[in-house]
Amino acid sequence: MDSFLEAIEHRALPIAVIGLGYVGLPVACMFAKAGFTVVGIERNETKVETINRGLSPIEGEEPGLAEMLREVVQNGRLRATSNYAACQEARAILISVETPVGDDNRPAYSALRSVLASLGPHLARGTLVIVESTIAPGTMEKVVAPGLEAASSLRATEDLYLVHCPERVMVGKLLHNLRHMPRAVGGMTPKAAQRAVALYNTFVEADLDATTALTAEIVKTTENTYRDVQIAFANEMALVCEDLGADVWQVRTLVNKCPYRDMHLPGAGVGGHCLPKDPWLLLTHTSTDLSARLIPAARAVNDGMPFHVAELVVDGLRAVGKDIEGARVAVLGYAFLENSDDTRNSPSAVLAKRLQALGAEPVIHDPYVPQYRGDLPALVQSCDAAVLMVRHAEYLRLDPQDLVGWLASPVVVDGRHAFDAEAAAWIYRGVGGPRRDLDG
Ligand code: SAJ
Repeated sequence: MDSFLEAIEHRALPIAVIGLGYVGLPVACMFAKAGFTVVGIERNETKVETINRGLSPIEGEEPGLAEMLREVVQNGRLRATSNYAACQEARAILISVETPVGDDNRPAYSALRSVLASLGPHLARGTLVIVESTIAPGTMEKVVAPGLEAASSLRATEDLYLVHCPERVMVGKLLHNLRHMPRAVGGMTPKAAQRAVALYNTFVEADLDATTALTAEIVKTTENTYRDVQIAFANEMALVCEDLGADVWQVRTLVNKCPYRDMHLPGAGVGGHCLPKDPWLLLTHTSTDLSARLIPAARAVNDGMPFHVAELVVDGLRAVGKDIEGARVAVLGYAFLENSDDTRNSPSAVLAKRLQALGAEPVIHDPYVPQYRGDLPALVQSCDAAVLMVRHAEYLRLDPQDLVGWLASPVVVDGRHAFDAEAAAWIYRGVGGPRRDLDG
């Protein structure tokens, strides 16, 4: 067995994890828990200080993370710093920094490029470097390898072992997924993939599939693009059913009784830090003559849903003789996902802007987002309509009769199929239907 694999076997391989966010921090903890000595590199000094006190900076419920972090900091296996010189000793380095797309739908790799430039001078020959961040297919070859070569004067595939191993973590089950989700381990050389597999085998209990870096880049962006297209199909079916005067929710229930069908949930839009950007990452380096049509069209359908919700508000107000101009509209939910405080790419933000463009005043409420917390009845009291944008548990417990009682006019638009259209005497407009008016 080569000395690298032997060092892994004996947990004698020093590890560095760059970027201690909701991916990097749990990864650093898992390797430390497995017995390795790990240094976490983090630019946010406050986070560094918090972690070195054995406290987790990650908000929200993450089973097991706080305890594991405290244990590995106290036993000295994990420490954090903002100083890249700490990477000097590392022989395996994992990179988990943000890789967003800009308004032009092109990758915004400033964080990644900055990491490569800072890491290069401290890289030793023979080091395994694993990029876990979601990246556009071709990024390992076009950005990571040249970036490290320029900053280290080492040769990417002769002197280093470069790998892309995309994460499959989900907020709320970070540690669970790290241990139990299968991983594509994409090496720029077979030996690189082999070394990464041996390293992950020290805590992963699922398949570790060695493949090429390009394949791994495509796998991750594809699995989220697949979901985005599936959701877009459900959303387009919602629009079709509204147009035909049917209820997409009944259609969906009956369609999904058919084997091998899994129609997703129509809704008020697709937010978050994965689905809105990964389809664009997937297409970043494709040649212009490819002209992919389905994937961009699916993005357009999903991005169009908050605008459709605004149209339903206009229609609902019209049914009570009110104009959208000057109307106050309660927006229930600002996070991108139920029972979460994460507002990245929030569809509600798009809806609020659209309502303002139409001359209305959006009044936003969200029990999980600090600036939008507040007394719901008081907030809704002065509004001409209410829009349900997120299935937060608090909203699902609402009695529609109460909601109608608080509103200045009984207009409710349901963006997430949270209410039964027959549950109150109201003007009800649901995404995907059904519609209900005061005369039944
Ligand atoms: N959404 C719909 N209809 C659906 C499902 C979701 O409109 O049928 C909307 C949600 O309201 C939300 C957005 O799409 O605004 C994204 O929801 P999501 O459930 O996909 O949650 P994410 O963005 O956290 O996706 C993550 C991804 N995980 C990783 O990238 C590691 C995704 O691959 C997972 O499938 C997803 O979690 C999950 O299943 O929880």
